[in-house]
Amino acid sequence: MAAINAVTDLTVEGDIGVVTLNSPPVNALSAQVREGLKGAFEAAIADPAVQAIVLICEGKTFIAGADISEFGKAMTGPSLQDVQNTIENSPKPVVAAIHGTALGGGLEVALVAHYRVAVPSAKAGLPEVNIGLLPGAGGTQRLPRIVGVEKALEMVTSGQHVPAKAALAMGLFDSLVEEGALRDGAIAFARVVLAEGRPLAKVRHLSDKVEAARGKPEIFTEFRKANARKFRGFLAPENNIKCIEAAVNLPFDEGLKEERRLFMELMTGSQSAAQRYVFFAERQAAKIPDVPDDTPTLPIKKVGVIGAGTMGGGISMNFLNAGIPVTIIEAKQENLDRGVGIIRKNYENTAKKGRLTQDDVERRMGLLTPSMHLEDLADCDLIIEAVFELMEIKKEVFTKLDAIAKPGAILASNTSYLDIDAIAAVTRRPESVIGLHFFSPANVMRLLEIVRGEKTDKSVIATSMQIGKKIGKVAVLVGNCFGFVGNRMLAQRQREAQKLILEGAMPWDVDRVLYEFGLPMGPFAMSDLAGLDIGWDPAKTSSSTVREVLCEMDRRGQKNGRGFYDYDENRVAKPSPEVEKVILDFAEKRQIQRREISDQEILERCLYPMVNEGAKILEEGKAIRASDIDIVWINGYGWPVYRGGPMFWGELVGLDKVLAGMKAFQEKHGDDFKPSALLERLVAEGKGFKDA
Ligand code: 3H9
Repeated sequence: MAAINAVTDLTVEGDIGVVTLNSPPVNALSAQVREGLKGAFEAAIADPAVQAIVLICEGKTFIAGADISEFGKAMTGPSLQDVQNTIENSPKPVVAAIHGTALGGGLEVALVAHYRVAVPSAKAGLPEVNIGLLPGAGGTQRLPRIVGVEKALEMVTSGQHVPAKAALAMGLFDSLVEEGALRDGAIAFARVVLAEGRPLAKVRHLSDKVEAARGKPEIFTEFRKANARKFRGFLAPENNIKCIEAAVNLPFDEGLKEERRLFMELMTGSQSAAQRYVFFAERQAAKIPDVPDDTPTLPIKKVGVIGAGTMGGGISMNFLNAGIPVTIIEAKQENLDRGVGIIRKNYENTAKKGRLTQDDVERRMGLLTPSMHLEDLADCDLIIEAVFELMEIKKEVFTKLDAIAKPGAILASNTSYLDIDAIAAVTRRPESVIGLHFFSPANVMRLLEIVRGEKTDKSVIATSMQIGKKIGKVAVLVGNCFGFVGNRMLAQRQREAQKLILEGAMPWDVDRVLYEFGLPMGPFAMSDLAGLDIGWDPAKTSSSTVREVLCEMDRRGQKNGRGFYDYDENRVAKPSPEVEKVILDFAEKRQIQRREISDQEILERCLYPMVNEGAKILEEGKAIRASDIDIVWINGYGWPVYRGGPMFWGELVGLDKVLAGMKAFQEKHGDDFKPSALLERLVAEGKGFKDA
């Protein structure tokens, strides 16, 4: 065995040279890996004993792509294209042996091998689109030559990981070998290639699939149209599509050049920078400095959920989906039946769409135990309370739980605003109390804010982070403060939106600006969707806000076809002249001189205070890092991932500009805009949030 460098070996087994890559965690194509690969292939090609070459990886996966952490830095070592040329032009057949995930640049390396074998658990994909890029090492030119244009379009714009069986069926893999026997299987395959004198198959020479799509521009037009909503605001999907078009319309090498050009366009833009930042930020969020990875966790074998309303039902589904039994509690039989009925209906709807079998539905429902007795939670390892958002009620529930739950059980509240320490204080075990704040719809939204109380035990935090991951959430640890991270920042935006409509904008102006920024909807459309009458009490109403006036006029939102907007029978929103009049009257009564408000002002008024509040959250230590705040906003509130989250966006705009904006607004509109001390300090020191 010869070590080529610290991460690459070449061994010769009879007539086969085996190049082994071992660069944890995911064998990404760092400079060292590229250097090792090039050296190993050159050595194997030069060795007269070697007739064929196998490329295989150690560890949990084949090459998972380019090394994303190298992007944006000066390149050292051979380029990936250099490595690929060495492999593709090898006069000896090369077999890529794939396990784990062959992704991005990893699959692109496999695609220049002459053959690909894999184990049945392997997957392959070109997920660059998810980090705002496109496969920049020939992937967009080679993939459609194997799988056809339609499939290639789908793969490069979704980034999906294709399972081995499907990859074999579409010709991406040539053969599957027994699980656990990849090395021997690949060597045996290489010997068959030699014995049968099979050719040095090069994907670049395949042409029938791309020719089949030539002269059919409608394939692309229709694909763009069908996905317009999904791709809204993103630049990368369009560049990926253009590359596939180039594969169809240009000779191979010209297509490669076009791919390079479009790749660089994305690589140097802010969207990909944001999406790459989010990739690492999401992984970073799982790391808690004073709760190390080896912190003991508690086994969660049974979960209790109190409340079978929308939230309680959605929360329960997460655990049922993960195969964890749930006991769900409601006070009244009728509400319990309704809640359980909705869970079943949700599953059946998913089954109708073909995403679950009826067996799956029954298995999940079989894990659910409805009950009207809190005592039935005595054997639960984790109990989540999702009752009415009122401190007195929460305290009552936790007092009872304290008496019922077994020692060591985690007692969690799904509160979205309230003080976790005050809730914990009514129990004799505040160390077991934590906030698990799910976002509605709780079975869909990825975010889980985990709220750490003053006395919450580290094992309770570690277990909560672990269970969050198990149920498919992005868990972010936050501190205890009113509204925690997400809702506390949201309140800033909501306040400004309300002020703006009195000062001169209309709800649809504010909504349009925020929608065009990339949010799924603006604050007024969101209110209409949620219902304007949430928390509105007809007995106590006093026409003191526009929302109250609208509720008094029975404008309750989408549910009755009238809210800030008027809705037609297809729920299409139209600006409402009636609402416009309410707003104008209201402003007049308050003697507010209405004025023209620019889109830019709307954007800054709504978003700068969020960045500022984020800075306050950071300086108070309620978030561990700025990137955690961004992860909250991306996964819980639909902040466009290509803008990296409010803190990333604030830095992109320039913290000095945000600060200047806040100061100017403060002068005009008062202390709602008082800049945070941290923002002031960072700007004075020329630093960013990561230096906070
Ligand atoms: C590309 O290939 C461009 C080319 O087309 C053109 C070039 C010219 N780089 O996710 P995990 C780290 S673009 C650097 O927790 P899992 C990750 O940060 C690339 N680091 O594990 C983490 O580090 P830490 C296209 C990477 O088992 C650790 O590895 N490829 C990379 O849940 C474990 O990761 C992709 O976009 C990377 N490429 O999932 C694939 N990948 O421990 C991106 C991972 O310090 N990667 N790390 O936090 C993935 O999708 C998942 O990581 C994978 C494993 C499925 C592989």
